[in-house]
Amino acid sequence: MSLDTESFELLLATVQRFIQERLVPAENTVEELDDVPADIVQDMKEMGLFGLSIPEEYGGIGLSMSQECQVAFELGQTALAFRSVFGTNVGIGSQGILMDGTEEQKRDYLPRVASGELIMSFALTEPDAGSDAAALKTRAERDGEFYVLNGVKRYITNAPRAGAFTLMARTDGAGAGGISSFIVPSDLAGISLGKPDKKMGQRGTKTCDVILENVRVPAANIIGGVPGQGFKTAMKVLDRGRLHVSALACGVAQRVLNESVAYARERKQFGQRIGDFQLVQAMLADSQAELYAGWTMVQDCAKRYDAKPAGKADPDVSMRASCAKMFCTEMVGRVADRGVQVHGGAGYINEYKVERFYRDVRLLRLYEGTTQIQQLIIGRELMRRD
Ligand code: COS
Repeated sequence: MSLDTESFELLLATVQRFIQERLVPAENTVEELDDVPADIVQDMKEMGLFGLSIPEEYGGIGLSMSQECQVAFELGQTALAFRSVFGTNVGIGSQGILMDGTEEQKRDYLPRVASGELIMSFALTEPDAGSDAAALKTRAERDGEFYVLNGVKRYITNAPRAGAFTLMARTDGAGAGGISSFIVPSDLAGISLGKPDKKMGQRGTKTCDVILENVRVPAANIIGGVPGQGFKTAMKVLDRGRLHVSALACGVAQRVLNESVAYARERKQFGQRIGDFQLVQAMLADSQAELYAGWTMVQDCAKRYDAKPAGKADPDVSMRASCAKMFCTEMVGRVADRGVQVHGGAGYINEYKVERFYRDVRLLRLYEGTTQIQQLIIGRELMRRD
């Protein structure tokens, strides 16, 4: 699946213009409101951003992974809250249905997900199951044509906006094989939300707990209709999400580097531009080289992702997606840190924006698998090979 080159170039140019003309000027508003203004969300819907990754037959734009990564790179160049509004529809919220759902589930949900009418969010993490996702405790007990769900999901991105969750719950005994993925409409009786999480950064993104108390979900809402496949679905969704996050990290690195170069050209000390000092140039050079390395990894891995059969797991591609996630999210942490350093005292002041990116990117090393989980996936795969 991919969009033809000409249409894609047009889309990319439209997204770039939208970012520069609409999103960058609204960054301070998002920070102050701790939300994305409704008129911007409406524009995102009209541009088709909620359906970037959904095939055209289900009402989306049908980008390949390589193309999606290019769009994610652009979206990284502004406050991450903007992408977060539709990020779960493009990625972790919808992909389980697309990869493993029945045809009926795809037809029922994906067109509304693609248009933005329905916000989907991904509910895997729990108070006692973060990195160890297979330890999740939310129970789904069969009762006739329904499952009754009880448990708590934690730090769920877009939960306050969601019309439905892709939610992992335990239908069987311990371990990964006892987990099923459900499509859970958010208006079912027994679902409530915790108070909004107060976070270090990424103001304007919405996360909170999702509490399930005797929630009756039709058995037909198990993704793919087969219990016990939910952990694998979640892992495949995360592989893909990790690549998207890597591209996003490169985009932020580009923005911070642009801000840093602009400041180094304009700011004068000791009678000359600070960018003419080699010690400042060294910081810019390190950031540029690392960004180039990260973006090259993303492009290579996305090409490999597109080359494998759609929806099928490939341990080599999963391992490379983890390499990209680990490298790019750590890389943007260093680039943001140098960005603050190049700005000197101004780097600590909100007006200059780099301090905001410094806080915002910290999350990228944590969500969709910490750096240590990526190391574990890479190390295990290397040890598994003959
Ligand atoms: N694609 C498809 N299937 C996969 C897979 C992948 N990428 N990774 C694992 N699986 C399968 C395995 O093949 C195994 O299947 P079998 O039982 O048929 O052999 C099953 O899933 C269990 O895998 P494994 O034994 O590797 O599971 P572990 O409990 O050891 O956990 C890690 C593996 C640590 C990799 C996993 O728990 C993880 O990714 N944790 C981080 C979770 C995360 O990213 N959370 C972020 C929250 S969402 S923002």
